[in-house]
Amino acid sequence: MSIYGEYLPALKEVMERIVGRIESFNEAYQKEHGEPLYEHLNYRIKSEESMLEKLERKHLEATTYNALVTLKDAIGLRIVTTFVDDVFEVVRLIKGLEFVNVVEEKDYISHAKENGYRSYHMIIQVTSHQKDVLGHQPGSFYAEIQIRTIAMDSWAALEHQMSYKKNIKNRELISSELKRVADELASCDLSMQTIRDLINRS
Ligand code: 0O2
Repeated sequence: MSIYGEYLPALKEVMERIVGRIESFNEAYQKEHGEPLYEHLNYRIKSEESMLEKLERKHLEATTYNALVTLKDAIGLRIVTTFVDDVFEVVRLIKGLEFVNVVEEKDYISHAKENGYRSYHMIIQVTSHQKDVLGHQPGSFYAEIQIRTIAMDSWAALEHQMSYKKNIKNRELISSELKRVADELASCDLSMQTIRDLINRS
């Protein structure tokens, strides 16, 4: 039996509904502005293996309730934009969705993590006509959305590689280089945004 119990089809349906709406935002934005709102969008239901690993890491019992309610990232979306301002436009559009309630926000762009990580995170609660793990119907399901620029995304992928390696040599040096590069990328993101604004205003 899956850690998601009987709720896997509901999770998939909820994820596809959010993805569908975000893709429509992109189409509408492209029509209006002649350029896309975001560069790409990835989404997934967290694999059984990753969910079990995370439950263990957080010292939580491997139950469907903990996988769907205590942890709130069984559904995950990542939206990657070219420009910083578009991150906040995506956030604004998601907040406006009628079936979405934002339950947590972390703005690691305005306040980067100490290691240099930048990204905007939202945990949303999505209403669904399907029954949820608490027995409510219509029910609700959680999803985690990460929104960041291409530069922030490539940095996060590189940093993630390091955090996966156990006996890495020079960890301190690599961490300080990563921090330096994160700050440089943040500065480039701001310059890119400024140049874009100048082009749009001229
Ligand atoms: P996984 O397996 O990637 O999903 P908290 O416990 O509340 O302090 P939490 O719940 O991890 O923190 O939430 P947060 O900070 O919003 O992070 C959610 C996810 O963002 C993480 O998932 C990572 O995928 C990513 N993330 C957060 N911080 C970093 C970072 O410093 N570097 C990179 N590369 N990614 C980061 P999990 O929970 O780690 O697990």
